[in-house]
This record gives sequence, C-alpha cells and structure tokens, in this order.
Amino acid sequence: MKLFVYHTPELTPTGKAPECAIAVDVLRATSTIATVLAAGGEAVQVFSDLDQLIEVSEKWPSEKRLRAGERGGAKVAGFELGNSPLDCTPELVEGRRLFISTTNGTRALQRVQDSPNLLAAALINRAAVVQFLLEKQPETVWIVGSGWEGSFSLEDTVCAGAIAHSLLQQTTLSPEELAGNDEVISAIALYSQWQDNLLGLLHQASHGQRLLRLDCHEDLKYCSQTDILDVLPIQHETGVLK
Ligand code: 3SL
Repeated sequence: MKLFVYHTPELTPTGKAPECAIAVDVLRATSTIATVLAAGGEAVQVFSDLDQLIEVSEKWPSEKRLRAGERGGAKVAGFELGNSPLDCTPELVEGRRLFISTTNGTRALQRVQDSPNLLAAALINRAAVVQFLLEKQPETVWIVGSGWEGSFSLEDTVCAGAIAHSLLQQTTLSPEELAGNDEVISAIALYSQWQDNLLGLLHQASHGQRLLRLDCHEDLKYCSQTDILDVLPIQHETGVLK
C-alpha cells in the first residue's frame, strides 16, 4: 500500500482517481457525515451547489429528508440543519437522507468522487477507516484534506497523520515504505506531536478559531475525539455515502 496525502482539493492531482480515496474534513463535514450514518441516517448525499441540492432533495419525500447547509461556518437560511454533528441525533436523523452542502468538505469529496472506494474520514471514525484499509489492502490510497478555501488546515492533516500512524502500528511497513509523498511523513509528525491534545490543536487551527468565534466550543470537543464511532461512510453512487 502506498499512501499519499494532499492538503487541499486544489493540490490533489487531476487524472485517474486512485483505487481508494479518503476525503477528510474534521471541522466539520466528514465528522457530521460519520455522525449521521452512525445515528441511523439512511444516507448522506453531498452537493457543492445549493440550488442543485434543493432541486434533488425536492424529489425526496419531505418526512424522509433533511437539508444541511453551511457557508462561512454558519447555517444556510431555510435549511433544517447547519453543519454541526451535535445536531444529528438519532431522533432526528434515523431513516432519513441528509442532503448536505458545505464550503470545503463537499469539494474534497467531489474532487475524488471517481475513485471506486471513496471514504469519508474524521478523527471520530479513524479506526473504521484504518480497518477497511487493512482488510482491502488497496495499492494506492489518497487522503485529501478539505483545507479552507484552498489553504492548508491543521485539523485535516492531523487526521491524515492519525490514519497513517495507525497503519504503521498495525503493519510491518516502515514510514518510507508507506509514504508516497513527503506530506505523509509531515502528517505523521504532526499527529505524533499532538495525539494527546488534539483539542488543543483544533483550538490553534484557524478554522477552529473561526468556529470558536461562532460559539462552537462543543463541536471542537466532539470532533477532537478519536475512534468513537464504528462507522465507515463509503460512496455507493456518485455523491451518495452510506
Ligand atoms: O468547509 C466545510 O466544508 C465545513 O465543514 C466548514 S464548517 O465547519 O461547517 O464551518
């Protein structure tokens, strides 16, 4: 297995998609997607365009759908939900499809949507993602961070590092054998330094600070936890994760 980390969708190569791709948006899209599926949501359908989301979701029975939208960290007017995983309770989401559009996370997913094995990962479901990789043994894996509007983000890179670190612990691979690019080595170094204080790292991250200004302290706490959900969001048809 060769692992490549790309910090943003913009830095991700164009051309043939890899055998396995993992989109990461710890704050907060992939944390929300994992939470919805763990809470019994039927599926999560991802859109970059709000108008398209509205058009497609209109065709779905209203009692079976929820619309979630975030722009600049805030909820989109008229939608039931923003992008807080804490709002995605079993009472609300069970049996329903979440139609979601966010600023960066949905772009990361769409960037690698042609991969035959597209996963959504966050710290909270890291172990399930690693388990999939260990069982499936894909030759090439790309981890694509969402970043923020084209820029690097600490929280996505530390999650990439958490995945790589766990792979190293559970295989005989050396870092040099696993790493397809230097970003993997730096992601492992970041995780190794912060693994005991991931909440502290999220507080330092620029998007973490943006969310703190929006009073999302509890979201940061929740998203900084590791391996708490045994759920593997995987794309079944383009844009639909189950
Ligand atoms: O950019 C995104 O995709 C979001 O996850 C950002 S936020 O955490 O909802 O503000």
